[in-house]
Amino acid sequence: EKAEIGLIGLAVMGSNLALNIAEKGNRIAVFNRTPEKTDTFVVEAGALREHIVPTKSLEEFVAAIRPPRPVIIMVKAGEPVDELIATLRNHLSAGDIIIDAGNANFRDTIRRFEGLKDSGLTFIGMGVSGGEEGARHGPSIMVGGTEASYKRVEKVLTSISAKFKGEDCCAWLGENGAGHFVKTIHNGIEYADMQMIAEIYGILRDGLGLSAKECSDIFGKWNKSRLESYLIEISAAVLKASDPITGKPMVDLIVDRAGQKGTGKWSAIEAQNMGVPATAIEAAVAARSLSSFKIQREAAEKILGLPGEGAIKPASRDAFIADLEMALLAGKIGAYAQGFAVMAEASKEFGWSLPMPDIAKIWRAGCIIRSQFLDDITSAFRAMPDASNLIITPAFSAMVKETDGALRRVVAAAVTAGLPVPALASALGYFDSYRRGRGTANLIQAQRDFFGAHGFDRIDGVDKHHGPWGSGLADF
Ligand code: NBP
Repeated sequence: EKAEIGLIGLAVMGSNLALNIAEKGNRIAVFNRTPEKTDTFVVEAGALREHIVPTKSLEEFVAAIRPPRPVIIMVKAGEPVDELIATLRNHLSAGDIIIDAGNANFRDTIRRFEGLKDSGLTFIGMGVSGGEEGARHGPSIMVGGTEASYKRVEKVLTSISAKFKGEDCCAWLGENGAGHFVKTIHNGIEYADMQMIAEIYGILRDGLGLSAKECSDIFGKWNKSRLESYLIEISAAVLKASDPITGKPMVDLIVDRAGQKGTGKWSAIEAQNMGVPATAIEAAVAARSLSSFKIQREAAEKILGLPGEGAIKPASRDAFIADLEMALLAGKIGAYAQGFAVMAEASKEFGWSLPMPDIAKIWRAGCIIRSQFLDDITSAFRAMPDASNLIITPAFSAMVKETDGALRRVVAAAVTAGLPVPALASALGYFDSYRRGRGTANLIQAQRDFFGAHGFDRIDGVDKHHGPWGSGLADF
């Protein structure tokens, strides 16, 4: 019996995805460049072995799959993907589908999609979120490619995806790079979400002097309310854990230097390319970069000292902690509004028709940013699919009005205490700028006209587009 699908690359992500596919009763052929890994994989598969066809050559692999053959590749992103595609071109036949499930840059995906067009092969760029655990038990799956090629794999993909109240967290989002683009923005939002949680943790730890255990209790409580989400849940769990060697809280022993693989940065770059503000995502990427300057930060602390008042002494600690919860919710709204605005613009620019309610829908389970909150976003976009921004939808404008006071108080308290809150503050700045009908760019336009004769529009419609600046600064 032929396999329904094939998979190449049996490292962490590929092997877990293959086991998930097999577990749902889909027959799958597997191949790995280093054959020993295939042997180990088959042993680890246990009872699922009956659905797996292990192969040791690409000829054998290709022959084992039912045409038109869908082949998932889950190898190291970048050069290895191009090498593998070049090799597969010699083995696959017209109609076969190569599915890149790694973390590709969507621009590479578009290039690969176009590059395969005249070969008769089709290409799918598939964003898979949820890490190792998601791959094994149900990831969120974001598919880009032709709709016809998606139809060929839809059954297998929906069988393995996460489910939210019975609905599949898997969808076809558009042509070529749509899936990998949406995955990139997912990761950008993830960066902002994580950074804002870390900023709130900083206020609790350094502003209120709470222990890791006390912070854990607060996050644990929030996870039962409107902030319910995977990231709050794991933050509570992480803050509770003790180091088995010293018995101290584990987080207190971890160096404050965050790694990054690039998808957050890609989100910020693409947002900037399109002229869409994604300040919370940008702040989160910058905060990770700043965190890596550990030696410089320690040296600067000696030279400049810590700023502000240090501690926060609120009149009511309970009321302030309630404010922190609402501030985090407000900040989150800002970050998601920005991420969705970036996708809306990209949809126009790349001709994708990205379905906003469906994107929020497939992020509700399986992925790292999964949360109750995303269900609210799904409803908001379903009610108003053409909303220019999430924060003007009826549900979210009400939420902004309800929570932005808390965000303002928390940012003010943190700034006074000298505690850095770049992502939360940027979300607040975004709300304050976005909701203000008359801003201050009139002065910028005047400056531009002064030094560069760039001209400006007048509010009264008078057809005169340059200022009476004269020849210089003689009057001063
Ligand atoms: P790695 O990124 O560590 O890649 C290892 C795999 O690539 C091995 O199977 C290796 O074969 C194969 N490979 C390489 Br390297 N070069 C190859 C080539 N030229 N031809 C064929 N195979 C080649 O694996 P991973 O950590 O499982 O990640 C896979 C993908 O998933 C990456 O794109 C990664 O960014 C992404 N990822 C996603 C998430 C998520 O949450 N979605 C999490 C982690 C990773 P070998 O055994 O012969 O060396």
